[in-house]
Amino acid sequence: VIVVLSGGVGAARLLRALRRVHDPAEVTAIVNVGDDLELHGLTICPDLDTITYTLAGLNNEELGWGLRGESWRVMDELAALGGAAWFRLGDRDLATHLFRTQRLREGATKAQVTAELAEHHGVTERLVPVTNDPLATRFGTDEGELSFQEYFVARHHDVVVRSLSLRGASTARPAPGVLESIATARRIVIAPSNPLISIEPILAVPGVREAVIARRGDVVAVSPIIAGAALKGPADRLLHELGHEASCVGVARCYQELAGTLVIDQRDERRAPEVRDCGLDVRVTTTIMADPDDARRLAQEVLA
Ligand code: FO1
Repeated sequence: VIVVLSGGVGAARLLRALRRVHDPAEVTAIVNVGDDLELHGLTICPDLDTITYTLAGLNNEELGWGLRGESWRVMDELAALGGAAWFRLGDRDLATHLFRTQRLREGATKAQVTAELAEHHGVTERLVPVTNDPLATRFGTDEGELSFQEYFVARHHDVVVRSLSLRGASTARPAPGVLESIATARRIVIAPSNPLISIEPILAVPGVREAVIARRGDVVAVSPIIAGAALKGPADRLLHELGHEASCVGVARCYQELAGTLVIDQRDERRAPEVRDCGLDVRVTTTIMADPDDARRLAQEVLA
């Protein structure tokens, strides 16, 4: 089994690419839940849903979240009423959150609901939230502390971040199977997701970081930073604001104790020696997954 530590879009694309070279039934994605939120009484899990929708071929490529061919009648009506419509929930997407919330109220765990949604959509990879317990990424700013989606969506990640914290991390327990799958996987892949706000919340669940470190030789990370910039989202900006270098070398330093190998993009080839100086092996390829051949090449590289 291949284990993939996963955030949202970058991880979803890598998981889709892995299908080209590996049986999806033998892939387990351990997914960040630090972005999860409660809104309108509903439990919303953006990274789990992005991965599920992408692997089901239903994702909205333009938005990078939600479903394709979506309609917005509920949000438009809510906005007309003066309700909280800043976090846009499409009409069909709402069904996912209604279903999840109902199942959680009935006593199901987040992991169980995730498996039910994946099965419904014909997704054969095993998708597991890193924990069933509450875990919330928080941003320290000059205007006070912001929740993940206040920072990301309401403020368009356009506010200087001074610190990050993970509410609930010290008491969260890994979901069933998380530690076991890390301990027994043939390969553990750290997806090209944001190291600070997608991967760190996974590692912060007690026992997970130690489990990954114990497998360091089999851990391959993919840099989400290419030529100093993130493909999507604020990874470059956050790395810089929080005192890291926004480059594949900065990513190598973040993953030094966790990963034996870092896959970097061709455009960063000249920085390979500096990554090696951090104690990681380097593989150089195209990491953007712009077309099926590039996606296959990256998948082969992470499994090599
Ligand atoms: N991102 C936005 O930029 N605006 C939105 O209105 C928005 C709604 C939304 C609804 C459901 C969902 O699963 C994701 C949604 N996202 C939205 C994306 C999401 O907040 C972030 O991209 C992730 O949390 C970052 O990984």
